Amino acid sequence: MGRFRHFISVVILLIASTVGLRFLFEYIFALPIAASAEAGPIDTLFNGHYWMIAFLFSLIMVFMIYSVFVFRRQDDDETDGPHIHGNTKLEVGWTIIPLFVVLGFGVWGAVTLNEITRPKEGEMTVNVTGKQWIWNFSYPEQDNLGSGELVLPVGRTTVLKMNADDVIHSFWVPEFRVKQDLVPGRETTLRITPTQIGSYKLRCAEICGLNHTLMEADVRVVSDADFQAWVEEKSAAPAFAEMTPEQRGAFWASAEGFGCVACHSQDGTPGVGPTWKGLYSHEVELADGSTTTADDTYITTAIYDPNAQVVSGFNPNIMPQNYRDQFATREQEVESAEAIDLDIAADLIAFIKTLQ
Ligand code: HEC
Ligand SMILES: [Cu+2]
Repeated sequence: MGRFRHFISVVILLIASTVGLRFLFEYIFALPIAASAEAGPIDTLFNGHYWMIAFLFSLIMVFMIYSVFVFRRQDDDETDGPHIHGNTKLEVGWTIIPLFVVLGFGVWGAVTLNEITRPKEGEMTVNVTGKQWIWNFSYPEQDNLGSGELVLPVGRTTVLKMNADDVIHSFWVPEFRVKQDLVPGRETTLRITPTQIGSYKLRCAEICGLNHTLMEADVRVVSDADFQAWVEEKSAAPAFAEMTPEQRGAFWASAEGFGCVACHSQDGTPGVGPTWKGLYSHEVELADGSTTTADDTYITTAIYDPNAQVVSGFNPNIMPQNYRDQFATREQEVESAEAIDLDIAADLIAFIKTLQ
């Protein structure tokens, strides 16, 4: 077989292998649906990489496997192979071409990143707080409406202003493709323009402690009208003054309140912290071997100064130590808006009492 025929065979195999691998990737690295405008350019970039990877892998493998089979030693051939020292042209080529390919992908990536992160017209702001192990959202343009689920109107860019209370967390909804860390002491932003109405799941993508895998929140993309309706319904929720202490306590414990539920179950399920079921007025065994009764004083101390009495079988320094300050700030906020004399710790105790 002449040189030219070998060359044609290799080129045909190379094309077949590249195309075949590219479509195999489609199954192996299947991506979830693309539900945001930002997903478009990112998927195009991914697509470019997949083609490049399929081609480079094939380039090496096809030449190698072809040579191994077609140019293998014949039975009667006892001679040495030709001595080849090197090929300067080839070496220069395989240094320069990849250099430009890599630079090209770098520029393409930078342009894409700039496009998806630049401010857009008519943006809506949502503040996102991540803390061990809950997500919390508030809508400054909707009267600081607070929510434990993220509800977004379709077709409008939302800029998420994100803060972490304790350690690094990471905002990740695979269908939106974009991802961003939340860093304590520094606000980070992320822009999302949802394009598909539907329900998604937000996951924390940065290992952040014991319950990291449970740090999830629901994300709903809804029509403009449904978004307005949700805001109205949510804003019409009864004022704190109209709620019973037990109802307020349940609210404070939730993800929208102070997120105690991330560590304390209400149904006896073990968690990072002791369950609240059957806690009130029962005996508690402490790590120092003593026992005490879970009355108002004990629970208040447990909330304000968690390390003062550590429950047997649980670790100190896990429960946040600053609830006294957090409660005081919140009490002032509510008291300046409503005629009520608020005591958040007392509300929580009233709620815990109902969990018998
Ligand atoms: C990050 C996890 C975490 C969060 C959030 C958390 N706690 Fe705790 N909590 C713990 C752990 C761990 C213990 C057991 C160790 C100890 O006693 O300090 C505990 C103990 C307690 C106890 C004593 C329970 C018992 O069985 O004696 C009470 C009461 C309590 N927490 C109330 C709260 C309240 C109220 C909140 C929200 C305002 C809250 N905790 C938020 C982890 C947490
Ligand atoms: Cu996290």
